[in-house]
Amino acid sequence: MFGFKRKNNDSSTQDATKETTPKLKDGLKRTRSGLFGGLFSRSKKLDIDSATLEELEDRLLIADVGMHTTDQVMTALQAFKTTDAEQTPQTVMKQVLLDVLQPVQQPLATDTPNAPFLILVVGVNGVGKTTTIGKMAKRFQAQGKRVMLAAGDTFRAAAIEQLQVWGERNDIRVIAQSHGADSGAVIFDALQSARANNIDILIADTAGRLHNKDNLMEEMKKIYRIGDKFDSDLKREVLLVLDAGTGQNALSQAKQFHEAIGITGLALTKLDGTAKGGIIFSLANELNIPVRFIGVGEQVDDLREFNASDFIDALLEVDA
Ligand SMILES: Nc1nc2c(ncn2[C@@H]2O[C@H](COP(=O)(O)OP(=O)(O)OP(=O)(O)O)[C@@H](O)[C@H]2O)c(=O)[nH]1
Ligand SMILES: [Mg+2]
Repeated sequence: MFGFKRKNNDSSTQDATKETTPKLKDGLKRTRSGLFGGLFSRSKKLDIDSATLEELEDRLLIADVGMHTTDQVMTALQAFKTTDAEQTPQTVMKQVLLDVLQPVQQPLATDTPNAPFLILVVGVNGVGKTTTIGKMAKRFQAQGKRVMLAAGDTFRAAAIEQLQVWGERNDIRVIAQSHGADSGAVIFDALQSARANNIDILIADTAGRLHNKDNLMEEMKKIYRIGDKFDSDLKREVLLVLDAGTGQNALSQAKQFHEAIGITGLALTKLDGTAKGGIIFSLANELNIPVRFIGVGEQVDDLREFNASDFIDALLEVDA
């Protein structure tokens, strides 16, 4: 029903990232102004008296940056000497923050001789799973990958349709069964179909579920094991989608999903709508799980591959 187009425009990915940099700055506006607004500007660099330091400490904690990183920033700034011409408070902060985020900058590698590569997308209700799937699919397609989707959220009535509409619009095949069908069975079916059709990447949606409900986590484990049943050598990503706006709660979601099924990557969405974007530092510190993607808007190209240095530059960008 749908053709699979292989597009060879890999080289455009790099350029697209550069073009959307203003978008990243724009997307992080709330977190940035919550953290540094009024503390320093283009004309006035951060003036490190003790009152400013105290204010900055409070703001880092409010933005959910976490104790650990906050302490490190404070220590570095206290040691900062204004006589060092090479350094500014911003460069000092950037180094501390980069040390935290660099280790989790690990782009998702999907190439495998044993295709399809499965991306199992999980998370609590409404965090942006289905939207992120759409954005990722389009992104992979633009890189010349053959992509298929599995409508594994059989619980919410409109979920299957939401994915199908999306697939039709982008010429991407969606494997679905009826509402209420067994989610694992849908994904198993889709894996078979993907292998038969030489698909590179199969992305499976799952129903939103609360991390603290044992029965839902048990069901998640069953869905996870479907991959092993299909092929014990299946290469896969278990991608947990987190809404940055939920702050500390995102951290407990991540811990519990990780304990239940083992998360291999994170997508942090809705950074554009929150001042709590600092949660990425807590996540990196406490869990050390790769951050694959960040979402800074609802449009298809608002999903960006996570780059620690770009992210920190956008945060530290001095407002005009
Ligand atoms: N502003 C903004 N909105 C986003 C982002 N990602 C997702 N959304 C919005 O979040 C809402 C929920 O997105 P869905 O993709 O349906 O979330 P879901 O996790 O699949 O939800 P359930 O299937 O109900 O659990 C939609 O209105 C999306 O447009 C983002 O990065 N920024
Ligand atoms: Mg959904």
